[in-house]
Amino acid sequence: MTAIDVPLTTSRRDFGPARDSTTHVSQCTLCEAHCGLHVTVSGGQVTRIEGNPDDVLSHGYICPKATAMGGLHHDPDRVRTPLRRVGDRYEPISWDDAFAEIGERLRAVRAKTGSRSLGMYLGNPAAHSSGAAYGFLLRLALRTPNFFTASSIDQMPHEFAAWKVFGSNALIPVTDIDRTQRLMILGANPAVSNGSLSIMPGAKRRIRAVRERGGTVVVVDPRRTETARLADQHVAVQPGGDLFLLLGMLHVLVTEKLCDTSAVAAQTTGFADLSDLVADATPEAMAPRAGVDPETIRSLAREHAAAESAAIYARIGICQQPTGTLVSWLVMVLNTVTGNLDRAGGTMFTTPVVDIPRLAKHLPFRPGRYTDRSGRYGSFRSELPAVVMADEILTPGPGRIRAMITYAGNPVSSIPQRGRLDDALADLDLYVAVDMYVTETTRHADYILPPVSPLEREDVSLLTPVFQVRNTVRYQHRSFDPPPDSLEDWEILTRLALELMPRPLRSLPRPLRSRLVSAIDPLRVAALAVVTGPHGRLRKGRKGITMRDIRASSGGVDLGPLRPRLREVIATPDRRVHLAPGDFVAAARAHLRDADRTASDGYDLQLIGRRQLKSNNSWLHNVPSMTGGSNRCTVLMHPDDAEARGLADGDTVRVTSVVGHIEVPLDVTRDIRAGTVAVPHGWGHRDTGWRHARTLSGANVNALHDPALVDTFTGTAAVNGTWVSVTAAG
Ligand SMILES: Nc1nc2c(c(=O)[nH]1)N[C@H]1C(S)=C(S)[C@@H](COP(=O)(O)OP(=O)(O)OC[C@H]3O[C@@H](n4cnc5c(=O)[nH]c(N)nc54)[C@H](O)[C@@H]3O)O[C@H]1N2
Ligand SMILES: Nc1nc2c(c(=O)[nH]1)N[C@H]1C(S)=C(S)[C@@H](COP(=O)(O)OP(=O)(O)OC[C@H]3O[C@@H](n4cnc5c(=O)[nH]c(N)nc54)[C@H](O)[C@@H]3O)O[C@H]1N2
Ligand code: SF4
Ligand SMILES: [Mo]
Repeated sequence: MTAIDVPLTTSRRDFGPARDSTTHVSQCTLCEAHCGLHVTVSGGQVTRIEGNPDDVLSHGYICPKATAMGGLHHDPDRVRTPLRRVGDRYEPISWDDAFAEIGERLRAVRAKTGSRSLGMYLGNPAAHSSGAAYGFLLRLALRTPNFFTASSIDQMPHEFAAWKVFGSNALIPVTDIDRTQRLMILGANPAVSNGSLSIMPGAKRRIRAVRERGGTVVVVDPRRTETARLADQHVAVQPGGDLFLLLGMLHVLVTEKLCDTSAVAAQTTGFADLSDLVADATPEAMAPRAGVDPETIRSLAREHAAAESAAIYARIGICQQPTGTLVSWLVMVLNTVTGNLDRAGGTMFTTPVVDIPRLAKHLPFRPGRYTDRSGRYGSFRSELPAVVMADEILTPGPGRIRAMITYAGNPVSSIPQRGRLDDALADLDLYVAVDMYVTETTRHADYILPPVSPLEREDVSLLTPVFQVRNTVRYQHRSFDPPPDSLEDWEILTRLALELMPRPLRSLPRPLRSRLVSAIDPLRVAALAVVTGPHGRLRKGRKGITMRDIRASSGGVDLGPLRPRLREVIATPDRRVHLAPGDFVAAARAHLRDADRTASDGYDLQLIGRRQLKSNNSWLHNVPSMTGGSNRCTVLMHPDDAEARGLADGDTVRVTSVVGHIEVPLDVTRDIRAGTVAVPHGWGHRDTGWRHARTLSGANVNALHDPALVDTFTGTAAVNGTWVSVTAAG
């Protein structure tokens, strides 16, 4: 399919009435860090974006991506009015007509083939505004099991492990980086990503501070990353070797009696089963499978136990593995048995303005309630893994998805799907995209419903504070007034949900409908949540806060460091930390028994991912200042591997796996472990409405990953460790 032309309905001068030469207190919503910003607008243009020095969490830090907030706002390719497909083109349509037409078609599909033929995918940026909650509202209105999110190529393993160990998927402990004396980072590169699920804007400064106060930092990663460069020690684990590394460390802790017995007795159950599991997992036995020598395994264990405080922080490198849930579990276990759960400098639960950790046990959450049609995948968090989405659309039979909504997601780029999702979306009876770009995914949409730009949004993030390394909350003021007749995500999603309601509700007269929608305005809902939450005026009297305080602050409100609260929040029925859930122990035993899948059929290198400082998953490459230089889609390879294949730096090479191949330039570097290669995701934009991005070289690395290869417990795509071969392109 050729690139689709989008009519540009506004020129650069039409971005709504600007508040000239004013500096607005805002936040960057590109990643979880949500760094505080000062956005200066002059003559209708963003003229400056700086870190807000008063910000209570980011303290003035911003990464090079922050200026893209301006680039996105002014991007002439950003879709600014609702669009309807007519043949191979899009034409503008009014909001009312769009909702009416979409509503009619959604209801027709539902009437003909049932709710199961409706599907929805919710992507990553949903979590960076209040929109996410309204995405879940729409999901409820759809009443379909076919709900997918980017979480199933991301953090589901942490959530599943947290559910088993602490009783709720929301209870993922946060790394207390600002007070720890020993930080071990496993499969994360916060110097680039600024932390995820332990949200730490300015991570580099925070990591350096650990060492400045006499602590140590260890990075376990097959690549010598930007974070590894800041550390005292880099352990170049083999991709997928973490399970064995951690089992070996636990063996040392148990056999050398280095566990904190009082913490184990006070907080946990299952220690005997755990000890039994690791009895034979000696460092010598684990070393070849971890790719780490026995002495290193031993010293990592001893030093973790000996430190005044210590935290293992693990993230996406270990999630996107067949062993994702198991490794996540063992990280929680190691932190707990060394006495580092729920203590300063270890891992702790936050106390955010909306006390999700405390409410977690009451949240509706029924794992395994239903499966995909093949029966392979059980639901978790009331959703199915995204790797199965293409099958649910393409495989004939009852319950096949015929109408799909995507919200803030680009699954064609972000999910391993063998190109089938691309075909599948084109095959639907109806596809509606809530998005501001014509992407690899949304180019198939019958309707594109664009929200305002992030700089036109007024918002308070209530989700990200659940995982921040300090309790804070901040306000995002508008830098631009939204153009007339524009809608925010939450309004679009609510209007779509209304279309699925019984007739009296959906055919309310306009004024009544507007009143109904504005009654659930996120700022109103948030104001109520803040005042009734643990820091709120209603709970704490005059010392408590209200939304007005947050709004009036120059850089958010600081609510103090993390504090011990395990007893308050633990959600297991016996209120203890479960160290040895039966199915985890059984699965770990099976891994200890069985041989690893090794190089075969000429696929002799393991492919891992990498994030880049100026990329943001798939959708920042249309901002010219974010591309060029080192921000290119290349494959990293060790010099020994390059030499063995007769390849040289800069060559265009073909990377081939069982399911596909791509061609990219070769980047030879000693920073990567021999036997491993790395390619970033989110590239290859040829058939999109991104007129700059589509001129760039690069390819979609997910073309190489097999959708059938997943984390056993959650179906999370296991993209780290794919076996590939690399040859000269020819
Ligand atoms: N600049 C930038 N920042 C981002 C993003 C972005 O795209 N760009 N994306 C945001 C999002 S959505 C997320 S989820 C976070 C993710 O944040 P991080 O988890 O910090 O993400 P990565 O930088 O991909 O780090 C994963 C690391 O795991 C390593 N790894 C791969 N396989 C293995 C393995 O088997 N074992 C071990 N121990 N390590 C392994 C990789 O080499 C890599 O360094 O970042 C967020 N921040
Ligand atoms: N191979 C491989 N694949 C990966 C990863 C990896 O490490 N390796 N990482 C995975 C991870 S951690 C993640 S989170 C996923 C991300 O996967 P996705 O969430 O599917 O994709 P994104 O690239 O984040 O695309 C976001 C889309 O949202 C749109 N958008 C941006 N802001 C807004 C907004 O405010 N409102 C609306 N309505 N739309 C908006 C953008 O235009 C874009 O189309 O990718 C995953 N895919
Ligand atoms: S780390 Fe960068 S992209 Fe993430 S919020 Fe901060 S400035 Fe934005
Ligand atoms: Mo992510």
